[in-house]
Amino acid sequence: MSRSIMGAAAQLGPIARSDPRKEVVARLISLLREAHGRGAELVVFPELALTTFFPRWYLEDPAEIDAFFETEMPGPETLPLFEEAKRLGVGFYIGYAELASESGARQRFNTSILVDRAGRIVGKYRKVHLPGYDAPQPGRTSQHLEKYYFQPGDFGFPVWRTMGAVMGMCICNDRRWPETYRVMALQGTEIILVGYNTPDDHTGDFDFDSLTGFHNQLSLQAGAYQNSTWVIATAKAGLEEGSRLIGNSMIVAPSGQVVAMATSTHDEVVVARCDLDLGTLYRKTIFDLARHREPRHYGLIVERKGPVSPPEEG
Ligand code: CDT
Repeated sequence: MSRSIMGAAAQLGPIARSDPRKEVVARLISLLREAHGRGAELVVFPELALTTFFPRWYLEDPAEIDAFFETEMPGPETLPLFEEAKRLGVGFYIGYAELASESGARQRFNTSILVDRAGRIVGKYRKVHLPGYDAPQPGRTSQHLEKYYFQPGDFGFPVWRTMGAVMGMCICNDRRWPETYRVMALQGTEIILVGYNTPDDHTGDFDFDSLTGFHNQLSLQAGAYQNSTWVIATAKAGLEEGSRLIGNSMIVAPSGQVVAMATSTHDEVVVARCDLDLGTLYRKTIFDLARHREPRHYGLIVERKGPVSPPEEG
């Protein structure tokens, strides 16, 4: 009997800094209901889905910064989303800024959670690949300060067997790194869930901005195909606080084919049935990792962080 799961990417249009959490959660619930009405069993929301993408600003006041972070999940404002998902029997992924207080230390992470159809949090992931800088860059119209606001994730790339599949999570910039997918593929992942906020109008060192949409799609398709996995990738899109975020939320099959894609930069749901046996086909043939990989030649990937070129000629 074939195994499948009906997946949805629930794209968000822009969120203003002044938008109250309550209003944002109402939008998430409305997307959840639409996805459920279209048969979805698993809904993927974007990265930092409860607030505007605040790493574009350099903020120094701790109270101002704290306002973007969640100290508990669910909290009073996010609980209605959990309750509605449980009532509908729909699982979901959502990204948010996490202020953790573990072993007495306050730590900030760019986090996502996986919630099953009974409304239980079954997985938590903290973004590993933080793009941008840890201090404001002079001369830039828009900053990208994730290294200032967040610490790199400390969980690695775990996967979870839940809702009839093996699932992994990553967040935005992680999707550009082959290691992200491969570490999950080596744990048998069948679906990778990813939320993103990707601007295409950064000035300064991003003169490849015209290719931003292409690079998004290239990364997702390559990651899916080379690792025999479904990828459900969801954007926060549109003109947000003066910054233009790409949309193109999409569902990619293990063949690398895009099977559904958003067409707007607003709140929008796309759905697709994810046939898990399609991944099995690739895993047993061209990408039978246990048969074809040669790890003894891959040592540099974990030993070396950046490139070291051979000495100059002559
Ligand atoms: N949120 C996030 O990770 N965005 C990055 C932007 C890169 S430009 C600094 C991304 O990889 O899409």
